[in-house]
Amino acid sequence: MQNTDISITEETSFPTGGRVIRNTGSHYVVKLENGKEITCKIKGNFRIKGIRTTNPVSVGDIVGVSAPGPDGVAFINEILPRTNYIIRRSSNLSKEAHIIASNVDLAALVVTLVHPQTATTFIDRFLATAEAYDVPAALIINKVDLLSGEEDAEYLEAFSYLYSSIGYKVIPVSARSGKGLDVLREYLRGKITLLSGNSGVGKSTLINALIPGLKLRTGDISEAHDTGMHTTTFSELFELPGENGGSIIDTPGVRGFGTVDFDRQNVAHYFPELFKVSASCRFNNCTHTNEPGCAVLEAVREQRIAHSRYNSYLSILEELKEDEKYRKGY
Ligand SMILES: Nc1nc2c(ncn2[C@@H]2O[C@H](COP(=O)(O)OP(=O)(O)OP(=O)(O)O)[C@@H](O)[C@H]2O)c(=O)[nH]1
Ligand SMILES: [Mg+2]
Ligand SMILES: [Zn+2]
Repeated sequence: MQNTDISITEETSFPTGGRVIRNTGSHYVVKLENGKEITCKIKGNFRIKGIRTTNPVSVGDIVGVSAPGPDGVAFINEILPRTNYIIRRSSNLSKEAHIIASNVDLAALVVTLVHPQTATTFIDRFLATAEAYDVPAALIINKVDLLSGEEDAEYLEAFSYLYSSIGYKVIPVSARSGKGLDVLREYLRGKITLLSGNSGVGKSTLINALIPGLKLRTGDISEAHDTGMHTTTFSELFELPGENGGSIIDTPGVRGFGTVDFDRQNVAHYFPELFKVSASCRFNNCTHTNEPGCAVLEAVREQRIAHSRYNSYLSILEELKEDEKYRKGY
């Protein structure tokens, strides 16, 4: 964990600005332009139009900061316009959304094929959200040291191919053995990267492996449920070593990835391979569920589009239908 003892000297002239690097729920830590860190609370009403969020300010935000009071705590009084952000709801019907991070160059989802196994619907919802919010996305497959034998190797190969053929960067690594970390380091260079994923996939362990000396708390996997223990409880941005190493945001593990503000007509746009094929559908308002002449259904039958991806598409459509019913009150 980074040093939280913050001393503000006369060198800092307020008001000033900086980037939010930690969000504990009760307060924020802002790294000021001069490199100093300051504890802040928020003043004022910051909201994204039309969306209720649990956190008006998120890690990655560039903010304006007023002078600290006698207790050393300053106030965030302005959020500069975000270049982008990644947002989720904890469950389908939950009304409140949570901004995971803002102003990032890359949204990387850490997934594992075993201990625990990440569900493809979860992966696809994350990727679709990144598409919807215009954030480049990548998959980091962690714990490849746990894979052995031909069958596992084939599974890894097939999984990687599924997503890389759609156009996503896929990087297999092991935070434990160090395998793939050089490739990952190179890919992250110069970028602000958000790390998201289920609890227990090794996000914090990976960051520890990338930043010598950092000792983020990591947790065991529950034997009973084969899931993580929700060890990380708040989001934090860390600088990666080396010149222009970039920075990386650790986040608490999430169970589900409820989409925010998706329009049923647009869901196919967020599945690039599906969208590409949909140009050949007979009807231009095709929902790709049961229409005659649907090119997407044909591609699924011919396995040019993976069943798992198509199922994820359907699951989001279904969720939006439920949502509409719920809002209409029946
Ligand atoms: N075998 C193996 N175990 C790993 C690897 N990376 C992490 N682990 C283990 O997985 C467990 C969970 O790791 P964490 O880093 O706490 O996972 P996390 O994603 O940060 O979890 P939350 O903070 O709960 O979201 C720990 O027991 C780690 O030692 C890896 O590459 N290989
Ligand atoms: Mg963690
Ligand atoms: Zn269609």
